[in-house]
Amino acid sequence: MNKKISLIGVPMDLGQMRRGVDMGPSVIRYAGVVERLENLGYEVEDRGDLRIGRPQRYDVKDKDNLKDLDVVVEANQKLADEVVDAVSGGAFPLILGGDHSIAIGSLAGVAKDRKNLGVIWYDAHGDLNTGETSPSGNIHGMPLSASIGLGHDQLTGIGGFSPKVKPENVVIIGARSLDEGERKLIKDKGIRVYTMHEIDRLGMSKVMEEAAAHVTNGTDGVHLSLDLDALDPHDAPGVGTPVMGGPTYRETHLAMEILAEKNIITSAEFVEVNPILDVKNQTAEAAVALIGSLFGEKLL
Ligand code: HAR
Ligand code: MN
Ligand code: MN
Ligand code: MN
Repeated sequence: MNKKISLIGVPMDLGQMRRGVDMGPSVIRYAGVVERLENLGYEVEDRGDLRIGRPQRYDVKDKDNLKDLDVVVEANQKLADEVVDAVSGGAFPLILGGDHSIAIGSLAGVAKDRKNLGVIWYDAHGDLNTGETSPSGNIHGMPLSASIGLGHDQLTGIGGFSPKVKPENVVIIGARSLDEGERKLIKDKGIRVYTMHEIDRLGMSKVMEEAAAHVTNGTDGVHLSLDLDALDPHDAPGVGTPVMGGPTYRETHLAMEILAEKNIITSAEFVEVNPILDVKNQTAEAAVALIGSLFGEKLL
């Protein structure tokens, strides 16, 4: 693994309805992410937090069933530029959210010089809505579709090119809440999805083996986008859209350990930690422990 890490905080909460997730980067730092990585021998450059604009009024559908579109777009463009800058300095970009709408900017930055990027989307949700299919108008339910080139052109156009990712290079893991339009898209585009059914049936170990093989087939890098709501809410209560019946803390550790062993991840983001909804910073601490495992931490 690249020994130089650039940490980028994105205090974004406009992609969804519950304020508070903008404090995610702060509490993940408080839970010791920098120290954790330094103890593993990494050189960490903490770039601090991006400055996120504020809308005139919250949750207004600017256009086409897209809430706070203009501010979300502006922030993601900024993030894309920041990621490009970190990558050009030879670092591994590690992005801390913020809500999941920021994956649009992360992927725009990373995909600039990885034209065949693989993506692991570890999430309770598919995040494959567009303004047309979204039941909520919340952009955090749309970053994966925007990244494969679907939806409003202000979202797909971030970074100046589209698509960022080919659907056949994507794997979704942990899904248990999909909207009608998302299901249709998964079928139409042939996106590989390991729902909770497959995780229960095959076990996390086999799922990760298969997922890793899929995202490395013909690709030139792999981005991990980890939404903390993927975890069972018992283990990660501090998220805005919890869904019962997810992989445990331990299973998710195993997933990260397998990725570390295979040494395939070239960029990552950890999103959706909301300290207002959390219990004693447990979700932020889970995020940091998972980051430790992803970067090779072992007990012995
Ligand atoms: N699918 C729903 C929507 O689009 C819920 C979005 C899920 N929220 C997230 N993303 N945290 O993973 O509104
Ligand atoms: Mn998500
Ligand atoms: Mn989610
Ligand atoms: Mn969420």
